[in-house]
Amino acid sequence: MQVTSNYRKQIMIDPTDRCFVKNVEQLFSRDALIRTREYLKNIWKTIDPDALSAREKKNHLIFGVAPDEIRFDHTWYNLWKSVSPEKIYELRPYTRLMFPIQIRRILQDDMLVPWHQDVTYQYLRKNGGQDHLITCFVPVEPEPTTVPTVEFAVGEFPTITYEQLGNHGATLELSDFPDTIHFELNCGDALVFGDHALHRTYVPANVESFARWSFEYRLVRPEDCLSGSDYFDIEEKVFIRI
Ligand SMILES: O=C(O)CCC(=O)C(=O)O
Repeated sequence: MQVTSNYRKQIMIDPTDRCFVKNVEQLFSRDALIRTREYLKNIWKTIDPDALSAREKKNHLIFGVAPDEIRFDHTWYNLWKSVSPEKIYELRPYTRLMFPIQIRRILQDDMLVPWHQDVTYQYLRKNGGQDHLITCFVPVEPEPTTVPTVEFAVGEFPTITYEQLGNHGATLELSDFPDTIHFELNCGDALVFGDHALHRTYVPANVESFARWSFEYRLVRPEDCLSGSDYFDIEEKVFIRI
């Protein structure tokens, strides 16, 4: 693709649409994702829960979340270095990945994530977090249809009142949505969605296993980057600090 100044100004996702969801097919190549999965599997074996801080231990044992040392590894961002300009273009104007990534390994049903909107999790952060972002959810699995996936409520939603549910953070009081959707993903596909999109972990009837690794990348627009925070620019392929 020819990069022109006009191209640089183009926007492919309407920033006023906070509830969109789309399957970006083959965002990553199967080979690259499987290689990264092998690396993740090996590094996961080295986790010693007793060596983790109380926060990391809770997040790891209850939610299957990777400890900081793993999340801060730059390897997860290397995957973006071989994403084609056409795919990067599909994500415009969201061109900066927040650092660090969220990595999850769901193992059993009490680890499933209840209905929520991603923007409300940001409100729980000490510095107030990002108030506008999108999520790029990537199953790190060779056969994503055989493991839990993510389900979305269809519709337009403002931010909805949330509460602490069990150990989970910004969970919705509502849970009965008449129209929901989920996607049949292939290895390398990613679900990209707005921060008001209502979603949860979904276990299709035919899953073979609960065990699922996944990456959650969050992307923001350059103008929304927070000072003092780190990002990876997916067009320039470099880490930056604002
Ligand atoms: O891991 C899951 O099933 C849920 C993922 C999720 O909530 C997210 O990507 O924001």
